[in-house]
Amino acid sequence: MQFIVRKPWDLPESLHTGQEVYRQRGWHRRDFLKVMGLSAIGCTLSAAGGCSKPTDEEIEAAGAVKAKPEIKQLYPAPRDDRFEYGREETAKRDAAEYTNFYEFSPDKDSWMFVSKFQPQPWTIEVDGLCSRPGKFDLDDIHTFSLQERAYRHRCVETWAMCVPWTGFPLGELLKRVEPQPKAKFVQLETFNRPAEASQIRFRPDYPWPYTESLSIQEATNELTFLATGVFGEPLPKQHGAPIRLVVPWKYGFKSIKSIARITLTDQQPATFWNTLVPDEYDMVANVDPAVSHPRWSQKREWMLGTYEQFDTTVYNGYGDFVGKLYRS
Ligand SMILES: Nc1nc2c(c(=O)[nH]1)N[C@H]1C(S)=C(S)[C@@H](COP(=O)(O)O)O[C@H]1N2
Ligand SMILES: [Mo]
Repeated sequence: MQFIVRKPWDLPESLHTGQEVYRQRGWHRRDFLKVMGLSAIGCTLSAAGGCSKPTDEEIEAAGAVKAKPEIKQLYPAPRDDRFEYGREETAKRDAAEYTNFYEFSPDKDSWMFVSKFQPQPWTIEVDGLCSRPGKFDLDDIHTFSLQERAYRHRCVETWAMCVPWTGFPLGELLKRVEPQPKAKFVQLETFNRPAEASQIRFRPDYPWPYTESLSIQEATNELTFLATGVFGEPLPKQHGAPIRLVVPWKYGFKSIKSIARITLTDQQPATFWNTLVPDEYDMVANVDPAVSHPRWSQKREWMLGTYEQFDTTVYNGYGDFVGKLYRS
């Protein structure tokens, strides 16, 4: 069963993510009525708005976070020129308009639903198997040297983008807390604020907060990046303000947004998507054209904004950096 309000700027059906899978769990009458109600409101609003495509300014204003001057002056950061997309850069508005952030929306349009989200002030708690656990305040990011990296991003739904992230390696943060030798995994956790994120209220059956995990070797690989900015500015809300993970050789769901806690453990931690749909979202989730997802062949991918198509490459093209992690 599928109820999608088709906006005129929507993708063709063939490219659309089937939303039914996200609704298949716990789908009942209350959800049905809610969707019907929202569709009615959506139709009225889009009729009133003349069905126009949102402007760059509307998208920018909706996601903007007002940065303090001492933070703003860190941008843009010097580019690490080891990294190149090998493709055209995605337009900023195309990346900001089409996002996955289930705390706010299951429909890629999270920029429209982030207004209540308060990513400032913000701290990340780092705990577990480390000698110097503690709280890390986002106002102190200047103590890391920020750099810009041009990375490819690949969602398991087959859309892809090329964007420049600003940030620093996750390994740099982990070094500061001094992981103990028995730490084998890193768990990352998003905020859990139902008052600010409506889907946390509407989907009590989902395993909030959103969580992800990496092995300690993956977490400390030089590619694994904590991004605080994109396109030379602090992150807008829908991209995961004020700090999110970027693991470019893995499917996008591993790149957890708006991180509130990082825990070092000796057991493989459960994750949001793997708990919800284990046969579709595995733990390792390395980009691999040879392994199909149950609903999407992974042989090809398409770019946000241009719909240009490419063959998928193993490890999303980052095999030189990470192939060694998976050779036995
Ligand atoms: N907290 C949180 N992080 C998340 C998600 C989410 O729903 N919640 N979606 C993931 C998915 S599926 C993808 S593809 C990327 C998308 O990043 P972008 O929306 O900034 O392009 O974020 C990932 N991080
Ligand atoms: Mo994704």
